[in-house]
Amino acid sequence: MTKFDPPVLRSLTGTAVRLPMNRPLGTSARSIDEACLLLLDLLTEDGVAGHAYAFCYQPSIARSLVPIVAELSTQLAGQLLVPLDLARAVSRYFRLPGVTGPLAMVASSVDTAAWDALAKAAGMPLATYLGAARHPIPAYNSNGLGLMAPEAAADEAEALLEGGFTGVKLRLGRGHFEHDLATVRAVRKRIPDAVRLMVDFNQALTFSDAMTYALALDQEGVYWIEEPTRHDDYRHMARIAQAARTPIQIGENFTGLAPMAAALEADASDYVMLDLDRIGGVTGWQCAAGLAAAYGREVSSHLFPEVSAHLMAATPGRHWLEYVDWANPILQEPLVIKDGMAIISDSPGNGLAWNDDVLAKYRLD
Ligand code: SMN
Ligand code: MG
Repeated sequence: MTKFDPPVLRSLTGTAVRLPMNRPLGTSARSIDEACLLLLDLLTEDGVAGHAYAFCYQPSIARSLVPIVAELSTQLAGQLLVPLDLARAVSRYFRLPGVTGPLAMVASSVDTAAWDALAKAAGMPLATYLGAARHPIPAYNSNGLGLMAPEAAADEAEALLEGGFTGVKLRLGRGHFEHDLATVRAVRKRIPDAVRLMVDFNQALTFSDAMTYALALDQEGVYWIEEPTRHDDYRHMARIAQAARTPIQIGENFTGLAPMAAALEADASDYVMLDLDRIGGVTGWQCAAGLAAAYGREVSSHLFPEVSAHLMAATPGRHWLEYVDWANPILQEPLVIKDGMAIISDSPGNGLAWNDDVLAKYRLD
């Protein structure tokens, strides 16, 4: 048998890009009409490249992370590509400022890129490398459907079903519940009964409004209610989850395992969703998937559909993949959706490879 020597990390490089979005997204927090990403490239001494990206919400955050990645590259060069050891080294380096917010995104991206390089070195798709079959993963279409007028939302929802999607997500929380309700009704009326309608308040409501609206939405054929109130107010979230028949969904704001454990322990939600870039990359996701399984919670993904599809395949309680096409303009092989299911490609790695010919066009300098 040949001995396995882990590859050695040569460098990390960050590149900030700004991509046009097909459908702008108005949320209760703010409107997003372009996707600002930090691309992270990890190179090994053997010349294998691992990729990851962070969704940075605004150009200034994407730009600010480029020198941080360069600093980290100097720190980590020469280390073995052993994800647990790398995660420990990154956490120690960021311990004083805190492994949170954008720094948590960088830490997660380093882990994701490391796993990508390992899977590529082994010649396997990430899902296979993690011991999973490349099953098709049910996906809902989360492009667009921001805060819009009822008929415009119904038109957009209908358009989003192209590709055979069996679920769409509508953003709510515009301050007038009658308006939210009218939009839910217009969309529900337009799409087939079998199509799941998720709604997302992005934490807009006070506890008492959240309670009232969740109970009202029980009558409207909604599949889940996401982040009705402050994401880390687990005590109140649990009261809403207890009272409402419609399942409550939270988790995109779990940064690392500790908040997730606290939320599960508090029964804060019926479902959980994991954000690759907040939960700690592939390593963090796998731990979180185990935690969710122990508490019997279904696991959905938040953004990053390309890598999340591989991880969902390896997640015991897999539920729904959130599909967005935001990274497509720079991907060599955008994620394929067929009959509403994400199809995991058999190319080695995690599904991310940049189309270098177009990258320059989108660079944020
Ligand atoms: C969301 C994600 C990213 C940007 C804006 C809104 C939303 C979701 O919370 O769950 O898709
Ligand atoms: Mg959300």
